[in-house]
Amino acid sequence: MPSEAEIASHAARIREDGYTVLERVVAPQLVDDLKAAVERIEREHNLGTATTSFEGYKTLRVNNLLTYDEVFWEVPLHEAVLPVVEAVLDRECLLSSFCSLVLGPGQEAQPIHEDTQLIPLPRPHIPITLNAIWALSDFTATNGATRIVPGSHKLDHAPEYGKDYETQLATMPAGSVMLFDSALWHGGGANDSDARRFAFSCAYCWGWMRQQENLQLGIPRETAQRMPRRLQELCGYSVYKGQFGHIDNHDPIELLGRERGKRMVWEATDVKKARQAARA
Ligand SMILES: O=C(O)CCC(=O)C(=O)O
Repeated sequence: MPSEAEIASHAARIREDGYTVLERVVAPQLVDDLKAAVERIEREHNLGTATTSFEGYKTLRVNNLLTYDEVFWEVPLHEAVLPVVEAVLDRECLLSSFCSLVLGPGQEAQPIHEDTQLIPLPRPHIPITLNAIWALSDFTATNGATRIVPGSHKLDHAPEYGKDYETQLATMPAGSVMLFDSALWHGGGANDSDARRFAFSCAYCWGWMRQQENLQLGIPRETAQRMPRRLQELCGYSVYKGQFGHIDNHDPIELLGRERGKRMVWEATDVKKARQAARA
């Protein structure tokens, strides 16, 4: 687990440079288990590569990963990553999307983009989504290490789709995680090697935003019920500031059989006032 100082320093780097690398934070056994699980579900579900140029014709992207195997539940909750996300966003953040990024040999470089460019906010803006790229293989100059433009999250515009930009390669050993402000210009590299590059993208957003994947409808209720409470909250069974996301004044976590969720802000305000009056 990172110390408070390490968390603060990673959060500051994300704000300043747009990204940070948490080197070798994932245990080698977990890296192996995650890769094996991706390969197994690819076989069992007969999954093929993506069918659009952006997603990559030679890239295996498995969306809605949490539904396939409990081993994936460890990813959004990882103790070295989540505290840094919470330091940049807050503790009521949500999982926005989570998919595999397995670049096959011959995969061309992905166009440089930013993940929030379709959101009509004036730029630059505060970090609204953070993306964690998990390296499950060594990320090298030849197998498709993610390309980034450091500092680009501070620009007043998004990149032009399909244009070439000067980029830096996020090379890193397997078990590392690059965490970045999704407004940072980036894209997958070209895989010119003869091996697959295994990775995940695990993105988080504010609790007041719409998630990229609809996890409340996409994850069967029985699966969500078995998850640890923190993962349930991250998936959207939670309310932001006791206001956004409630169901008839109840915290949606109660739908999963949890006893008492958060109080709504209007109820909490009255409770606070009553306590203050009792003390006076
Ligand atoms: O594969 C990568 O390294 C990055 C992928 C990416 O940025 C995306 O699909 O949005």
